[in-house]
Amino acid sequence: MTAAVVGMAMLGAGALAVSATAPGFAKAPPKAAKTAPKTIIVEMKDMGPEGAMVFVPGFVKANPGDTVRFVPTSPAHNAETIATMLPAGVAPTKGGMNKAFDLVVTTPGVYGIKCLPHYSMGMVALVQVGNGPSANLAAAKAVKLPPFANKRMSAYLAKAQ
Ligand SMILES: [Cu+2]
Repeated sequence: MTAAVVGMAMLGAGALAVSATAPGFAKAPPKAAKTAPKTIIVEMKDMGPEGAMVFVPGFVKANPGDTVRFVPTSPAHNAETIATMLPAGVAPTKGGMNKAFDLVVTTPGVYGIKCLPHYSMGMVALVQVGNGPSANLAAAKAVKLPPFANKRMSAYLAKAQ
């Protein structure tokens, strides 16, 4: 009971802080209300529709608040962000070998992902957060990747907005 009351009070304070810094937020019409956050699964695989050492799917779209979960379907992979291909203000993060990696996305834009052991073999993925236009899309397209990574990433970037 007490905890619930405290929780409500904190929620109230948070809402107040948001409205104080972003006046437009409270005026958003009901249909613009955020949908429930979802979890999007990306498999890390030795073989997929696009060839060997691949994220499946390699290009995903998410909404702010969603979680993109990279799962180690095949062994000896990891998922981590490509530091030069992230929206401004987003810190690089990294999953361990053979571990699921949850990328919780809050900032709109494109997020480059790689598997460290197979980066040079083209094991990359791209996450677009929000409906675009992505503020960092042009910058992401200008990043130089190893040739096989570049080939797949270029195709994903062509789908992104
Ligand atoms: Cu890999």
